[in-house]
Amino acid sequence: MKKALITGITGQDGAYLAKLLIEKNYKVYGLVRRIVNRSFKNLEYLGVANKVDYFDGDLTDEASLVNAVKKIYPDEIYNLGAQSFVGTSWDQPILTSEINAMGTLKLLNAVKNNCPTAKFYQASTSEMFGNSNKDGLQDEKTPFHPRSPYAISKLFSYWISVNFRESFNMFCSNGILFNHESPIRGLEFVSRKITNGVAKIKLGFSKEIRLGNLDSKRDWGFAGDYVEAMWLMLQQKNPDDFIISTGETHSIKDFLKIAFAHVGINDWEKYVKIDPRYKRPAEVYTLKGKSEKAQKELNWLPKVKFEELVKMMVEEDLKNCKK
Ligand code: NAP
Ligand code: G4F
Repeated sequence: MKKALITGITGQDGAYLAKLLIEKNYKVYGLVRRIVNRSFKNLEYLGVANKVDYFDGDLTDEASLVNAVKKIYPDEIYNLGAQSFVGTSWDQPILTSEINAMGTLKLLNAVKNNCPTAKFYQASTSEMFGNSNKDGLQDEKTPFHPRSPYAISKLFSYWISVNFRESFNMFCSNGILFNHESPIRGLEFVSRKITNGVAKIKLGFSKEIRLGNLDSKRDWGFAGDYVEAMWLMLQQKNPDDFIISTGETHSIKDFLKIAFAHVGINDWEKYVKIDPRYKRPAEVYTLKGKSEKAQKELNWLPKVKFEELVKMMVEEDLKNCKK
């Protein structure tokens, strides 16, 4: 039985990945940090909370990472743990870098010194492109131009993973994933903020949604499809870096229109207020990824389309709000 260690297992992707690996008969270990209100609700939602072995640890604490990799001696490591909210990264740039950048380095060091044959997946991001090639498609060769402390911290992790691959011959692969969402997406991200807000408005619990820039565009896919690509990357003979995306881009306005229309509201503008607090000091305007390499080499394709994703999220939030 293969053993996998997932950092960030309590987050959106961690839960979907744990479910996938358990279905593939892996023994799954999850690194969880010690906080007052630990939540396993994403893993519970997917029915796998009690099928995972948990290890106390924190990406900022190298000793806990060494302890975990030594004791588990995993075949595969998925480094998904992060301060993943771009907006917060301007308020807490040092913490963001400690977790996302130094955390990855600490974990890679722990792997190199204690289980160097483990295959390592690094959760890299389309945010690293910033506004590079914003009128075209971003692919593995598009130059990076990060626009937030979050993106900069992730760029460090991207390169340090490449460097460990080139320096120490370790199996390190970067998945450069474009935005992916689901019914268990964090409530602060725009997709879930909208679907949760729409459900509350429809059921009479709220009157408006307050948002920032409605014109930015994202290439949104479904998290369940994207974790499959992570796994596929570690099943290859050689490590490499891959773009994972749908190839379509939609604005926040498109998202709002579909989400409100799904509950029978067509004049969505009446319910949306622009609030400068949600505007970013430096915006990434358009992301649209070309995942041809993953399609060809990993035989990976996204299954859930944009409209289906929005409706799935609204439906789940209607159920949540009724409860
Ligand atoms: P998420 O829901 O925000 O989950 C983040 C996870 O990281 C949580 O489990 C969190 O644990 C954990 N974490 C935070 N600080 C930590 C620390 N100091 N030590 C250990 N774990 C820590 O994020 P996600 O959407 O699943 O994304 C997964 C990864 O992919 C992240 O690295 C993100 O940056 C990257 N990514 C995401 C997307 C996307 O669209 N979702 C796209 C590209 C890349 P707690 O429960 O304790 O907070
Ligand atoms: O949903 P968002 O916060 O996602 P963002 O910034 O694209 O980051 C997400 O995707 C990245 C991959 O590209 C990941 F690496 C990262 O970890 C995270 O998962 O914002 C999307 C867009 C932005 O342009 C933002 O300015 O929506 C715009 N927006 C407008 N009003 C808002 C709001 N975003 C949020 N969160 N809240 C608003 O009220």
